[in-house]
Amino acid sequence: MATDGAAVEVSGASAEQTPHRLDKKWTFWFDNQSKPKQGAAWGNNLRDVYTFDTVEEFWCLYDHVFKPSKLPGNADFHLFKAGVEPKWEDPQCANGGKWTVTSSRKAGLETMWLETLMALIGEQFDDADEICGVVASVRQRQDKLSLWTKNAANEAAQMSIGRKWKEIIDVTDKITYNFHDDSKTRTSKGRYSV
Ligand code: MGP
Repeated sequence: MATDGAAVEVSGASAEQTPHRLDKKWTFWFDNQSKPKQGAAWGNNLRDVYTFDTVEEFWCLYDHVFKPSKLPGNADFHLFKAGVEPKWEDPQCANGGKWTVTSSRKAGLETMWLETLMALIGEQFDDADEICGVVASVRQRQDKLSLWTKNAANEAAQMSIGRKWKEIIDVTDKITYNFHDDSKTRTSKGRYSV
């Protein structure tokens, strides 16, 4: 009996200490564009901050750092798959685009950001392979979240991701998908909407 009890205690303790591994590694990034240096190229202040692959690390990072309410104006947080840089120039992003949702309330951005982070690390998207990551941008005009995907031309995949994302963040208003190639030429036309 005593031996059984001890065994239960030991296995209970080890379960508590074993980190909960995620399906893949993710990296949090930070970009502060609030004090741009004259003539500095875009991305000059973009930094990869931490790569993690456990639930415990995620919550620690989220709780202590990666809340949009902690961002100054004109700054961004990113969560991207490890190895993918949040830039149009990254080979995984080069042919991609992004779904964007705007928020006029700080609390709205915070909730949608957390719901999106949990959906990404929890692999809730059917087309998870198509996703590069998500960006939270705090701007004077309007805050926004952008979900970056790989193959902009694959309309079916983008529509499926867009629909699922709206469900996850509980948005009913129309959202729009832009190709990075259009953003480069500052053509703001959305190619898809859902
Ligand atoms: P943006 O992503 O269109 O919107 O970038 P943002 O950052 O919210 O801008 P704002 O005007 O709403 O504040 C705006 C500009 O940043 C682009 O026109 C580019 O000049 C530059 N830029 C943004 N991104 C994501 C990239 C990138 O990945 N690579 C390069 N080279 N420039 C970028």
